[in-house]
Amino acid sequence: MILGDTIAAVATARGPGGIGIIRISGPEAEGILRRLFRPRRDSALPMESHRLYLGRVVAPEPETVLDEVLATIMKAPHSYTGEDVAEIHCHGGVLLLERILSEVVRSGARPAGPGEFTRRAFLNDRIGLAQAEAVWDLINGKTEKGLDIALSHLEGALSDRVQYLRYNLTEALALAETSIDFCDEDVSMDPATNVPRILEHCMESASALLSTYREGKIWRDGLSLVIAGKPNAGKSSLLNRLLGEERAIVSTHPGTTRDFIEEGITVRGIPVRLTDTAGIRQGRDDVEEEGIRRVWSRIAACDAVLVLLDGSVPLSAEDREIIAGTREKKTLLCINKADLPGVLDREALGALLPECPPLEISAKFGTGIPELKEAVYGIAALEETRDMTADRILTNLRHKEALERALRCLERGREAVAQGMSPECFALELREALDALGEITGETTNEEILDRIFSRFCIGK
Ligand SMILES: Nc1nc2c(ncn2[C@@H]2O[C@H](COP(=O)(O)OP(=O)(O)OP(=O)(O)O)[C@@H](O)[C@H]2O)c(=O)[nH]1
Ligand SMILES: [Mg+2]
Repeated sequence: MILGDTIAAVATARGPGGIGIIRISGPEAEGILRRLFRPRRDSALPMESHRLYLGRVVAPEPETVLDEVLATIMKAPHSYTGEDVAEIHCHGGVLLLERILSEVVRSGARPAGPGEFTRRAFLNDRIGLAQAEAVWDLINGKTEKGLDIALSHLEGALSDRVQYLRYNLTEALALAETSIDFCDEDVSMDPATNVPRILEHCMESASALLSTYREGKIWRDGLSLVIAGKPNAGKSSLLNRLLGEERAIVSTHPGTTRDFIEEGITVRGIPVRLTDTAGIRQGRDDVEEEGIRRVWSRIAACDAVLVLLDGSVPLSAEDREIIAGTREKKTLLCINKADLPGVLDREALGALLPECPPLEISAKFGTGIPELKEAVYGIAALEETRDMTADRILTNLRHKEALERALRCLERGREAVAQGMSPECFALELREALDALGEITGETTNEEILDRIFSRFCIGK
């Protein structure tokens, strides 16, 4: 599929750099380059595909040399977008690039929108949707492992796994539909056929893939960790200690922090987004109450919570409320102020949370901080022992949700088979599962989803 118009954009980052690249894609790409580019040697004309030529960019009327550049043409379909693509590699000045780009536009190209080149690559069947999304992951990678995963997804590892599931389910659907055809003759679906076995196998595969999501997401985006606790527990002191700078205000007054303070650190290669929050208690005024309400919603959205207790005072109702409220989350329990006499009842705490032994720290003096960092790394649960090879990891929420939807359909399909329901019911569920899986690879995706995916890209990619 060739889209009508020709698009152009600066493909390299904004800002001064050694080189900057202008990329042009579409039917007019070659013509535009011919109008603006003068190769140093006339013998270079006509330009061959996939060769780099030295020359100048010359703006017409009045003829003005804009830069000395390298230029190339990549003829369709052997290009990133699958269309004719031209690239001008010029010097990487912001103004210079803008100047050359505006000449390209004046010569007939349209400025590209975010992710439009990759969208064209997808629409022209150069890459699947999961691969297009891997391009974004590769550009925005935050961890080394995250980059490995993105690369393997770009090479099609995830799409292959999803296609494998689709292939098997299509097989099961064909078997089911055969029995539908025979329904008039009163042949119901034979449970002894391969269908339940295929279904079971697909469900296991899908569940295994889903189980990698939590870790995959952390490799892709890093870990978000909220520091929560009652007022004066030392949350802001801990944030400062972990950051190594006096970022948040610390004071003896309970209720000092009212809003979130967010900062990033790296723990053994994992980016951790720390959020210091307002102390949780019965709010004294509207502002404090709103702050506390927001803490709870932040807790609901984060990957893990660091529950901070003050070891120098007894366990309070607020502590119990926070512990109860974070039970569903991955939690790190820390007792702060280890430099002061321990008043907090450790036994009562142990009875409350037997599965979560607390770490004793002093935010003020730095005691226990290396151990805390280790625990943060541990909570990311990056289980190096598990089979978490890059091509078997799910990192993208959209993929996870589609896979969950597919799995739910398969569960209902299994139920239908078990209860001897009509093969039509089963086939219906299977078709829905196939559609959900197709959304991952792009077979059954609509414009709205494509808009959402590609609008996150930068212009020029
Ligand atoms: N002795 C001792 N004092 C600490 C320690 N950590 C924090 N403090 C003190 O406890 C008080 C409260 O500290 P903050 O860090 O402001 O506590 P917070 O949890 O952010 O409090 P709010 O913002 O009010 O919710 C300050 O006086 C700190 O100096 C510690 O490890 N040891
Ligand atoms: Mg504070």
